[in-house]
Amino acid sequence: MSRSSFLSSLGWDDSWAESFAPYDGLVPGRVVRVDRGRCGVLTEHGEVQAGWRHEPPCAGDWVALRGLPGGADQVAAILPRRTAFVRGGVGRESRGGLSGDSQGQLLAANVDVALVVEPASPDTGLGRIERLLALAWQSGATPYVVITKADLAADLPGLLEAVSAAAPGVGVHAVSAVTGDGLDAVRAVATGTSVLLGPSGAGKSTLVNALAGEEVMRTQAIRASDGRGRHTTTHRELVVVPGGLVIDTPGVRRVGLYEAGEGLSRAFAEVEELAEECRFGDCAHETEPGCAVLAAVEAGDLPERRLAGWRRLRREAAWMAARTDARLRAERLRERKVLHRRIRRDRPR
Ligand SMILES: Nc1nc2c(ncn2[C@@H]2O[C@H](COP(=O)(O)OP(=O)(O)OP(=O)(O)O)[C@@H](O)[C@H]2O)c(=O)[nH]1
Ligand SMILES: [Mg+2]
Ligand SMILES: [Zn+2]
Repeated sequence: MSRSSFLSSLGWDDSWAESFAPYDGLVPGRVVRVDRGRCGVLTEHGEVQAGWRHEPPCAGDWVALRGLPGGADQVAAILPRRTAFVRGGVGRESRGGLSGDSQGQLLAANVDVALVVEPASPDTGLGRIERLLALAWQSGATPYVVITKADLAADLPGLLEAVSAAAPGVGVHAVSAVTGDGLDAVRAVATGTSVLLGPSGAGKSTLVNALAGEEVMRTQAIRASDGRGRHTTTHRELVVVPGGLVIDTPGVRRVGLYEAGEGLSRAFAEVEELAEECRFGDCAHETEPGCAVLAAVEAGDLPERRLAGWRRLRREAAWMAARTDARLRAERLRERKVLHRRIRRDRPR
């Protein structure tokens, strides 16, 4: 395979070639995995293991590789990302129940399609879908919801209706890896580079294997005791499948919002639209007269659950934005101090 046709099977195009122009003499490649200070990069010479010089790369990144004396490879540069899937607050939780980290974590780069994966059984987390959709919209990728394990659903049409209500303007697909139902529809939307996001045990890796047509990722049965997944996938991994590329991810325990204001508005488009109709511009949709949001709940047009989810995520987004502002202020203060010290030092006596 020629260089260009191999690279284009990984998503390389003219605009990537243009971004790569300053690195003439280095080797272009796409990051498939990052693990403990090293990353796997697919290049025209096959998969190369490399370290990095500056910022750590992420699965999906396009990079320029430099061969070091002694034969090791190094990521000399990461090409500017087109899209970035970032989550906030990893692991820690504060008293407010919100994530305690205002630094975003990059989950995947240069993703065209974000597949929010949720199982039909044992339970389908509508709140989780809404949260991931807000992040997906924010990332710049096109989101879809994929309901897995359709073969286990007691009432699939009813479930899909509830999921669609939690995902306005988003395509919802049901699949079963057991029967193969719905796989073609997922294949049709998973063009370019897709990322799979969802809880452990949802069947993300099983879906990757089904799309790949062979077992590329390890899978494991959920725990019988509580129906939870076993966190089988431990690293994000870019896999080449017929017709595209998919990034499998470890099941997320908790995903915090991160600078998701715009994404949140899109994930709750119908609520935001209703809010425009409220009598007061600063309506909090609690008790105000002429509140169009409350009227819609009253009339049964807007599920109460939806309003509660919107409130919760908006509170979290506002809190996260305040944290980020505080961090930026502290950083700026530090920079100013360093600058002043330098000015004092350089002042002629
Ligand atoms: N009945 C049924 N079981 C499925 C389906 N898809 C996946 N499973 C099962 O669900 C279990 C978990 O699947 P995985 O693919 O490992 O789940 P995962 O989302 O990758 O989980 P983590 O890697 O832990 O995040 C496995 O036992 C699969 O066989 C499906 O369509 N129907
Ligand atoms: Mg997995
Ligand atoms: Zn209102």
